[in-house]
Amino acid sequence: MVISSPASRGHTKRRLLRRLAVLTTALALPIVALAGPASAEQQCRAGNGAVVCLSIDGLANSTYAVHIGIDVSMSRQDAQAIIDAPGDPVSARVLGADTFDDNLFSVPLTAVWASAESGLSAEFDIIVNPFQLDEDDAPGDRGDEVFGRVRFVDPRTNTSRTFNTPEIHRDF
Ligand SMILES: [Ca+2]
Ligand SMILES: [Ca+2]
Repeated sequence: MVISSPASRGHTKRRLLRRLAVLTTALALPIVALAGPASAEQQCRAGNGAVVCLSIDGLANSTYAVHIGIDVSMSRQDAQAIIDAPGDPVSARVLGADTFDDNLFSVPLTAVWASAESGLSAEFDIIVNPFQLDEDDAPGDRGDEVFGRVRFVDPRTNTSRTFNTPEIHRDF
């Protein structure tokens, strides 16, 4: 009669987990290479009472996921009062940096929330085609300089502030 002790069962389980880890690593490597951190870039700026970030990730179907995030410093109570007021307190767009900045496209609001740690936080997301980011398309000048701009309106005072992300430089 063979009696399997808890110790030997534990050993088998550990071995299985180890084999699974090896398998997962082997499978994950080509995926990482394809998804490529080289095609993803995030730029953040802190100042004037906010942290604002722009990230652009190349997707497999040659489109780009554009994400803008912002934290505006204030109390959770103020942030909640602003969120509860009618209308969206924040809006975002992507511009091309030039003598006169190109207005490329707006980025829809996907989340807004209040917290004690970060004040008023918002996220904006859109998937675009490369030509939408190709703000310098003259022959011989393929480099593009794009940045995000968030406009914040306090509905209680009807005052607004704008925050620009740093530029991302890429040839779209
Ligand atoms: Ca430019
Ligand atoms: Ca270009």
